[in-house]
Amino acid sequence: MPSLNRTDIFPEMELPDSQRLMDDARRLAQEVSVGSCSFLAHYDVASESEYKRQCMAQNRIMLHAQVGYRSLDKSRRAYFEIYANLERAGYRVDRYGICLDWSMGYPAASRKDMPRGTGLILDSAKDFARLTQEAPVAPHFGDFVIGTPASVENTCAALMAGSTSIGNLGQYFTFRMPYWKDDIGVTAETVKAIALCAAQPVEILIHSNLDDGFASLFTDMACSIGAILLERTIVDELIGGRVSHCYGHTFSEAHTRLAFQRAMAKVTATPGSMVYGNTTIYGEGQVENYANLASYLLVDVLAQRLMPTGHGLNPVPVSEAMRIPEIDEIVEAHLFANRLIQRATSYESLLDLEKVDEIAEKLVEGGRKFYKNVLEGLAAAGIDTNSAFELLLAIRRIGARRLEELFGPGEQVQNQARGRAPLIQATTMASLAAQADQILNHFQAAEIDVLQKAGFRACVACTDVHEYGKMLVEIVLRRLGIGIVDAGVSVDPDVVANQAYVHRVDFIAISTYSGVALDYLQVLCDELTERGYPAPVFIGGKLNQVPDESLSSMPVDVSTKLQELGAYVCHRVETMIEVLILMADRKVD
Ligand code: B12
Repeated sequence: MPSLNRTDIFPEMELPDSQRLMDDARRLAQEVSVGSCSFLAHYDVASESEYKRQCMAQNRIMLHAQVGYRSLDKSRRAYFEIYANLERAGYRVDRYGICLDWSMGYPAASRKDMPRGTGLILDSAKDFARLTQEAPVAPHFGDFVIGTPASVENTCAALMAGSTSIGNLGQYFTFRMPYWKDDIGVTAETVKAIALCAAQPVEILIHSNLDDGFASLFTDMACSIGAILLERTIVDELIGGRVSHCYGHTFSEAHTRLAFQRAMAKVTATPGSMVYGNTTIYGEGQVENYANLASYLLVDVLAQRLMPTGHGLNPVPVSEAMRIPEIDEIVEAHLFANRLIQRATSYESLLDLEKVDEIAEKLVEGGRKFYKNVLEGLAAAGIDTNSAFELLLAIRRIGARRLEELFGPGEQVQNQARGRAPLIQATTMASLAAQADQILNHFQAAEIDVLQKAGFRACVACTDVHEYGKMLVEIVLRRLGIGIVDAGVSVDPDVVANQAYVHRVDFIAISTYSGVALDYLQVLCDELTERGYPAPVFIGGKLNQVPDESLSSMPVDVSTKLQELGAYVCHRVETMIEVLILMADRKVD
């Protein structure tokens, strides 16, 4: 296994000094402090973590809702109405995860012309505060604050709006803002923003959603416990802050979901931000999704009863896979959750925890090994592991795959993803392989044979952090003997066009989820035309966008417009294979 080398990771002669960045932030903290908001005043607490600790002591389960529509008015209405409807029913929503738009990650001065997703856009610090006055619910500014080029300005606005839980450190490691190439600047802003929070007189939780970071990409779940330890070293030990973790999207199996929560509790005493709903198991059937909701939420409820960790539980509305859930759908999911909590009284005693604790033990042991291996490996490569800046940037640049290959706790074996046997296998990766089997089973041996003989080469990319669609397409294409030029993740359309052109590929496969499908395809087509290389484009994922002139501010399907631009719209991978078989037939003829 080749080892790491500082000059490969940091070819730059000079990097910003961590200490200086933290000093700047401490000076800024003299001017920026936590403002008032309805939540802090109503519960008479200095911070959400104080409230969380009270809930833990009382064994009271906290609930989290995710809100954030493109328009501020609708988001304010959601902030108030969800709380009011639940209060009327005798229930409480404790915290809102405010879903900012990804364009909020750009500094305000350069935001105007940048691509937009489907989330909330706040034009000024005053707008942040207008939101948090609407109801006594803790404002958690979870995404596109810390970890982006706009880390410091967004953190200032969030603090002044009374937010004491701010993220998302997980995002820092994996998210790349389109057309933003300066990862050194992003890292410097990230260190400053964390240090600004650390310098506040009240405790600010630095939220990190593990699934937004590397957890959704590791094949071994133990590495995610290792990631918690690494982030704790960076935030708590090196910057003096307090990191707080979220998990859940991709934890689809009951034993490992419960075991992960118990393993986390063994490695950190800081209250968790939230347990995210298991969004990856949701499908199009809303009734079936109630079963999906119950299946993970019950585990989370019992986990909190057995060992309170302060996480807010997130009942994901059953429409999640189809669209951004409406206000009444969020309320319904919370009514369901509250009733489930009432019904699940004393279910804990039905559980046999021995197997779960065995898994938790392995997770902790493997996580500690991964943590130690990473720090030793980085130090051996010449990275200053006492510098928050260097640790952050090195880990981001190396990425999940390579870190797991080099430092994973599992035994080295050939023919296994990442070259290692996972101690506890992450469920999503296994399910992608099973999905690929199902897709290929649709086709006859003769059809597959035609494709295997066609000698096709494809350029594959995804437009944003959602990588599973791309991974699935790659598994299928590889098994069809199609060569792959990997243009990357969160990759700009000019880069895709260039890769396609340079490698003379036969077609391009794009997976997209963040509500940018139409604008992205338009630029890609222009770039291909400019190079005189009009390769066929297949596009799949969530094919929607918020129209510029939209009154509702909700995204609409753009499939027809994508077809008009000449792309093959694929709601299933099978659609692409059917077209490829025709292309292969023509090639053979
Ligand atoms: C998993 C997930 C995540 C994971 C991604 C992990 C990873 N590393 O990939 C994480 C947690 C990181 C994440 C983050 C976010 N997510 Co998300 N996520 C999802 C989720 C649950 C599943 C999407 C997925 O990967 N499916 C797996 C694939 C394999 O299956 P599939 O989607 O059914 O795809 C089929 C076809 O479409 C086809 N296909 C897909 N691509 C392609 C490409 C080609 C060429 C072909 C032929 C076929 C094809 O193959 C599949 C099988 O047939 C969806 C909701 C949902 N259930 O769809 C939301 C969803 C996509 N996310 C959403 C959002 C808003 C976000 C965030 C912005 C939230 C936030 N504020 O942080 C961030 C992204 C920020 C960014 N910069 O991009 C929204 C998008 C809204 C929209 N466009 O309307 C969704 C729809 C949820 C929702 N309802 O609000 N997310």
